[in-house]
Amino acid sequence: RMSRSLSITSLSGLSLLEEDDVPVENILLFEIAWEVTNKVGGIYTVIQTKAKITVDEWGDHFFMMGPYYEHNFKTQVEQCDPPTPAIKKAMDALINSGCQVYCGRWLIEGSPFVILFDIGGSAWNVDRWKGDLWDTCGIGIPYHDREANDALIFGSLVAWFFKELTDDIGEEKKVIAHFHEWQAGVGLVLLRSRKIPIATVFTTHATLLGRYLCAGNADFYNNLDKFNADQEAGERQIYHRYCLERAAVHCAHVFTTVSQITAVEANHMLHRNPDVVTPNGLNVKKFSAMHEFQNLHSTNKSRIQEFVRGHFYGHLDFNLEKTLYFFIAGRYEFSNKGADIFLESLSRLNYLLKVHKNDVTVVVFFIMPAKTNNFNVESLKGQAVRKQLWDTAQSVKEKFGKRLYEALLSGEIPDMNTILERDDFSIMKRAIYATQRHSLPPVTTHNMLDDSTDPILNNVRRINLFNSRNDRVKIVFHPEFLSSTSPLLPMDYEEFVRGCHLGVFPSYYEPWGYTPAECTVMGIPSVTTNLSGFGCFMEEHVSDPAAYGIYIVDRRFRSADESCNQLTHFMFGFCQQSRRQRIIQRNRTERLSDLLDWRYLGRFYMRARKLALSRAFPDEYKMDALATFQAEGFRYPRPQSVPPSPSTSVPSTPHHSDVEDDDEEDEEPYDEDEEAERDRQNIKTPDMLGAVPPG
Ligand code: G6P
Ligand code: 1S3
Repeated sequence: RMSRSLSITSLSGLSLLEEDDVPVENILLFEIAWEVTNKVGGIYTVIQTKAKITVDEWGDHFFMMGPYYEHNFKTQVEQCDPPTPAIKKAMDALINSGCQVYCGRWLIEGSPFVILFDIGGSAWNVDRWKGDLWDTCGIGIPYHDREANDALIFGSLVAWFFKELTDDIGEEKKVIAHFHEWQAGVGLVLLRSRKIPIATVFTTHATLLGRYLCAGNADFYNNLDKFNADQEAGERQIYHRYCLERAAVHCAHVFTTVSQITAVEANHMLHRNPDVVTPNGLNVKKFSAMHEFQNLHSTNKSRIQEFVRGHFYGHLDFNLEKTLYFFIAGRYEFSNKGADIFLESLSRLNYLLKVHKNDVTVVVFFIMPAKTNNFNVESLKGQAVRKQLWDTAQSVKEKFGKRLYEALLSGEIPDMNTILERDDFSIMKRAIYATQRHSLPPVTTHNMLDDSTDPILNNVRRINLFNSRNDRVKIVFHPEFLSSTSPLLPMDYEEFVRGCHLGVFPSYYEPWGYTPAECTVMGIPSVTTNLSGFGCFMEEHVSDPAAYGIYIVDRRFRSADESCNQLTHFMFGFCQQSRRQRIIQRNRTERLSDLLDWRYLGRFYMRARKLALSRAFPDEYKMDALATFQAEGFRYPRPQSVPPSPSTSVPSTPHHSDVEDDDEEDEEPYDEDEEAERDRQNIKTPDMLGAVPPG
């Protein structure tokens, strides 16, 4: 058995990686998910970012399994034979029976092995497999539900593969199979009902019913114990999917979910309490130069400013140096993702900024894909006008420079009033005339197909935020994910986030929520809620989250109106910060990255696997140390420089006198590194509390 004991401590004092007596040499680990090499949503991010630490731990004993799609395979995978002969043999058994199975290395960090099953190519078995599932557990899958049929084919192939594999390896090696979400769950149900000797883990990233009930505007969290899950599933015509999900949950040796709040939800909707909460991490990359991420903010903000110059041409009567960029991004689930309360709060923020005669302007981006018919003319024109002004300025500058140079060569300082000719002025005037517009800068960048029924647009109409001159809050709805090849806003998502000031994600249904977590590791403050897994996690592990730029809206114990007021208050407070306060706050935000690093959070997956081994093979694997394992010990303290009373400053913002932006010399000295070091010494790590993962 391999026995490693390695511990790495990060700058923040958090002990990142702990590998303790991992018996990887005797075990094969498989992770099975519909989103392996196949991006649909958040699970892809989990699988893809976690690969590196799992490969580091398990090496060639780790495999991921997913569906085969030709395009994904050709663009993301390098085909090769599996390193283990038994795996090759199991694949061949399926291939020789007329199914298509592929193996390769997924070209992401860690280069994990992937085994991919061609769903369409095996669809001819579907009727037989439907019968098998019915005979095994009495779950019937309707003909018209394509997704459920695909899940059945995928699961049947996976279970078949494992049968071949375990028959071949016998007692030689143990197998752990970790399944994600109901689409992969059929495989787990079949494995267990066929008594295949494998340790199984099932992780859910949301419950089917939770998502449906929340989107349907139910008062979900106050009625968790009152729903009749079977009946609700039946009424929504997802009874068979819900049965698959629930069967997988109950068949697994170990059941996990991504947050405490989803654990409570799962307990009510699926009737099993998760054994382990496995929070989602990220593959955090630290820059070697401490302030590199601040520079990135600055350069990417300039690119957003260029877009704004074009989009608001003719209306640029606000100071771009005092303009803040807020954004919301994600799948377009209007109320689940909190776009409803965000819009209402923006209307209140606009009012506050106006009555306080605040000179800050806020440009808010909504990046949520909706059905469109390409970019609209007005938005494209805006960028063209900006480009023309830029070209005009360049050509006049060139002429000016040339004439100045000639004059200097002949030993004279030219007369500035005559150095430019009449034609030059005409060109410049024409360019300025082109910036006149008779309409307001558009709210959307695209032609919306459902313009009159679109919930964001209808709410913009209701709150009357049409980008008029006197509004301090401007709205840009970009109903398509960002791309660096866009003619309007040529930036990818990461660059865009870095250039913004605040991400706003006031979700109602959010089992984890990667968007604010991604902001955090890039050092960009964000708003989240105490109904999101991420928000609860931060509340638990950070003493004063807002001081670190994590604003948590209470959507649990307050009415919608009160939540809107709280969100408005957060945003208004943010607008009152000086540039220096924002810089300090970004530094603090970025310091939380360690907490979200898989090198720290990966330990919960390790724990789930060990627990599964001990339950599947109790004679060989014991979990004595489990009882002492706690994750709750870790907590970031309040940053030392936050004043004890908020009266001298905006609550929870970095302490700072009221001087204007950039008057940095007048400031009290602030040493970021010193603050980080002081905070580091105050952090209680799980180790110091005697709570480490079991050995
Ligand atoms: C970064 C840069 C600074 C710049 C600042 C702007 O910190 O390193 O040079 O002044 O961003 O911050 P702001 O919050 O105003 O966009
Ligand atoms: C789910 O994706 P979603 O956006 O539908 O899984 C994600 C990964 O675990 C999670 O971050 C998110 O909250 C869930 O909702």
